[in-house]
Amino acid sequence: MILTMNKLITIESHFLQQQKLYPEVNAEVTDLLNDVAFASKLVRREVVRAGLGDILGLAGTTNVQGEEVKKLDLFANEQIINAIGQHGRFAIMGSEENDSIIIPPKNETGNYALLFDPLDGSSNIDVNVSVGTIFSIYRLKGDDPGKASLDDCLQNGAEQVASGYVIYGSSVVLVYTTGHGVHGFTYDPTIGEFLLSHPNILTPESGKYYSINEGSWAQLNDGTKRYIDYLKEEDPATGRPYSTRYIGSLVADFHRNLLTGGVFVYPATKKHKNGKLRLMYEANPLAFICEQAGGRATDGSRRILDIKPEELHQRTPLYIGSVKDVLTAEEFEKGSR
Ligand code: P6P
Repeated sequence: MILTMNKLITIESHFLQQQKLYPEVNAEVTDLLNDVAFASKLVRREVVRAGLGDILGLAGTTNVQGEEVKKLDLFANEQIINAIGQHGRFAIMGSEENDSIIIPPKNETGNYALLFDPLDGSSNIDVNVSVGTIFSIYRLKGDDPGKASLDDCLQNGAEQVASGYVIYGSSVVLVYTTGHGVHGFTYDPTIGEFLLSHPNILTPESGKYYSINEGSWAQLNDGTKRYIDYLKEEDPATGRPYSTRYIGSLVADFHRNLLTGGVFVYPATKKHKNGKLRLMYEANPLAFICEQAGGRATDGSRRILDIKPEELHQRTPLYIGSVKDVLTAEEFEKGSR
């Protein structure tokens, strides 16, 4: 009898494959990626139980064991900082949940900086909508981890060594890039492993979905309004009208559009003059993924990965997804359409 086995590739073995193929993906980077994958398993464990809040205790109360229950985004933040900090591979971290940078307690070999949003879209948890962790890894500018500073966290997105996200949805999927393609892994809770499920993701050059919060219509500039009206016109030759898909959870909207094609736009509005989304731990990591998958990511004109950061929690308008759709959106924004 010939035993035919599905080719089960764990995320750890995929990281090692990348390390063997690409010198810049060194053992330290592989360790870092394993740390992030491990931390996401700790976050997943609680996120998938969130619906049990009234049994386990809601945030700010105590659960049946009398333990204080934290808001899940704060819980996720602590899990990532503790799980990764204890391995001493990162010299410095920046988190959406922390006003200033974090120097992990034990820092032996860390030559890298980690920027992350521990649980983006966490307000959706109570209604069981997918949420996500987003991460971005940079090499320190200098060679002395002991001298790591905020400056190491404020590098252009084009300098990222690796980036990715974990979407906690109907299944839990980790998607990452080290600059050599985009690869997705689905978590199998029966064995506690992320298994390769989406090798070499390429995003369609145009899609049928657009993701914009049209509830902000009154706050949008004329270019954005004209772009939305354009997408709604009947024109089968250009695949219009597009369909609106807006979950209000960046990772969920981005992941769907990455796989099916489409565009996500969070523009500058009257309320968010520089956009709402964060450059360092939302736009940059997703832009790296998107470009590696053949897509495009700008702030409506400038390439996201070329924006020089000025501060850790800097915001940016974000136009990201299928290259043809983002280019069309940019033409409306600059008034050439
Ligand atoms: P709005 C969630 O709060 C978030 O940061 C992203 O996940 C999401 O894409 C965006 O904000 C939604 O913002 O203003 O449309 O509710």
